[in-house]
Amino acid sequence: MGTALVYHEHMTAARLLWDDPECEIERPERLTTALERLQQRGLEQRCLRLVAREASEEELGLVHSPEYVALMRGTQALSTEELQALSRQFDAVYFHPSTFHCARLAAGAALQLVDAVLTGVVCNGIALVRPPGHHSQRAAANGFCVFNNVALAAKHAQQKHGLRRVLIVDWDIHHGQGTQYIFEDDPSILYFSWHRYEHGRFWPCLRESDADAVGRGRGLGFTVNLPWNQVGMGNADYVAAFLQVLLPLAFEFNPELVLVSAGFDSAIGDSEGQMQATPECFAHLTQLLQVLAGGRVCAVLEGGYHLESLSQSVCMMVQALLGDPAPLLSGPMARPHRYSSCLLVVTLNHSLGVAPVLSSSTRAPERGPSPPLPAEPEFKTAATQATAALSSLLDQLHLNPTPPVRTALAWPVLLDGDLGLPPDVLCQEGSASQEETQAWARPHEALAQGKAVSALGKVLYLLDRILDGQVRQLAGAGGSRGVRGGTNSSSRLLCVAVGQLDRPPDLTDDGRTLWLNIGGKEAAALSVFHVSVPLPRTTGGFLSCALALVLPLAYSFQPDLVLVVLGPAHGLQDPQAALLVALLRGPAGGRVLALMNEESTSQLAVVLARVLHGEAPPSPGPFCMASPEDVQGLMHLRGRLEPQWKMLRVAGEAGRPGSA
Ligand code: Q9C
Ligand code: ZN
Repeated sequence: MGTALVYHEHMTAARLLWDDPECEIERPERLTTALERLQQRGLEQRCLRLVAREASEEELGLVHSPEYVALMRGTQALSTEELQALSRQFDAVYFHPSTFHCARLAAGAALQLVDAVLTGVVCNGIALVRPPGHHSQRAAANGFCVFNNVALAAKHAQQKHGLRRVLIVDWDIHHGQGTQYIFEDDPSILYFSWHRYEHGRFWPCLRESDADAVGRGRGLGFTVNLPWNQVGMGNADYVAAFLQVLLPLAFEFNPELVLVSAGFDSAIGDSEGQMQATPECFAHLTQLLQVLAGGRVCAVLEGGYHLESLSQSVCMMVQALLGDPAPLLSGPMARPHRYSSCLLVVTLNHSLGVAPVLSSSTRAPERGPSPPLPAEPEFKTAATQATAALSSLLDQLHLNPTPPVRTALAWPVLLDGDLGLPPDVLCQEGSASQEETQAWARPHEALAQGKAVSALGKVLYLLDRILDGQVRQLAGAGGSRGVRGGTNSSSRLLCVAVGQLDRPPDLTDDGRTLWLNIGGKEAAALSVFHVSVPLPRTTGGFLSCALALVLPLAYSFQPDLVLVVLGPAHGLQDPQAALLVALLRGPAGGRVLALMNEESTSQLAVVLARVLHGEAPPSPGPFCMASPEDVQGLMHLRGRLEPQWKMLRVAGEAGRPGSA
């Protein structure tokens, strides 16, 4: 349904007119570089471009005092000396004669974005603005921020569009104390911020940035702070925080709109943040937010001072907003980064029909050979290297042109055109011929006997061949990329089997396959690669299972492909199945094969195909607490599996990065 990009080149006008090492990082090139990079990657052209308007003074009054607005209006006529003197009255702020105009455009851009999303012109979008907003308070400029763009957008969404619940996610590396103050007693706005804190030593060095600040009065519980007490947080820490802290709260809150205070000083290379998360992490974080509020996500730029890291991160976020699969996550949680960006998604009914579908829609990306990957140690130390080294590294890492999104749906009969299937989903009716099927199945003669298990066995066998083939294909085409250590044996398959399905006998604990059964008789881990959990009975139980077990396992395992099997009588409601599939797009770079049993409806097939294609899943329905038994089962499994799967670890372990 489209992604808006809101911008106005006048916002590059404000700049620092005197010497101030603290403020010089907030410069016009932040916007021009990000925009250039979006154009270079063909992303800007895929967005709906909106020219930012100025917020009116009445709109500024939604958050700011009339006296403060008047003071800011007055800056337009001040001399440089007077501007400098006024700047000193605030913490980490500079004014320029164009500041008032720029700040009104920045606020206006945020409002315009909310209007575009809430009137259905687009599904989501991003406003590229300066000055930033989240440190700005009712009557104070602070931390480069003049007006609080995101707070204004939230108030506007409520007042002009009648929204009752808005989630603000602040992933800038500084605490948005301005936003916190504005909404601290307001239960209609859930404010989540993570930030570099270092036990209060990092700017803005406030007691109220700590985790025990949770809101006041009626807003008690609607402020959530996640302070990082060490630098060096990476992809695994950020994704784990979203899965295990933010998303459970967010689903319960059930927002109608998600606003992102999208600061990219939390990315690798930024001198303010000193963190390690790579740009593609922001594609994953964005995707995780897109399962909320029907995908209505409005991002507004905050900080981000390393021009290259900022630009790459913005590109990653825009790609995700556009519905593209997120590139594989690299970093400390993971094996070395892999490069293959083959496609796709197949949803099918008759598993025996899988062969032609996969062979016709699986292909290497249509582009020239990619540059060789840097060696892993180089990657690990990237943050500490010189700017030039970092930017060339970032350039080489999976920031290729848009990966080919290919979604295929195989179904035994022709599907009705008005089921709402996106036009570019490849539809493949029917199944393989007998001969083809037998040819494919031959090496697994033993499996050809049974029914469900044998069908599954064949599919798994085929997937193996496909993964092997991909490796060969890449090696043949590119020549220089031994990205998986040169052997096929490292390709991994995550199998999420829903319903009463036994692990096929030919799967072993060799580490290539992680078998995760939802719907088993009891919570049990027969090995770290063979996990079974009962089907939770409530929405809350299902969400906990998905967010606190399945996804952390999936991200830790780093699969090349995710197979989701909906077995007979699997018991998942359609929205739950859709949510699970939407979340599982992340871990394998969008490569998901969803298999449905023959009882499934074509409605479910279409919903899954849409979600695989990048659309938002439907809401999982009213929140209902997980039962004590479900929670107990999950806790048992988490405890048992935590030593092996890093991303299950979120608490305890003093001194470990990421411990909360
Ligand atoms: N002397 C944003 O990222 N640094 N603002 C203060 C203490 C100010 C950051 C250093 C950083 C402001 C939007
Ligand atoms: Zn910041």
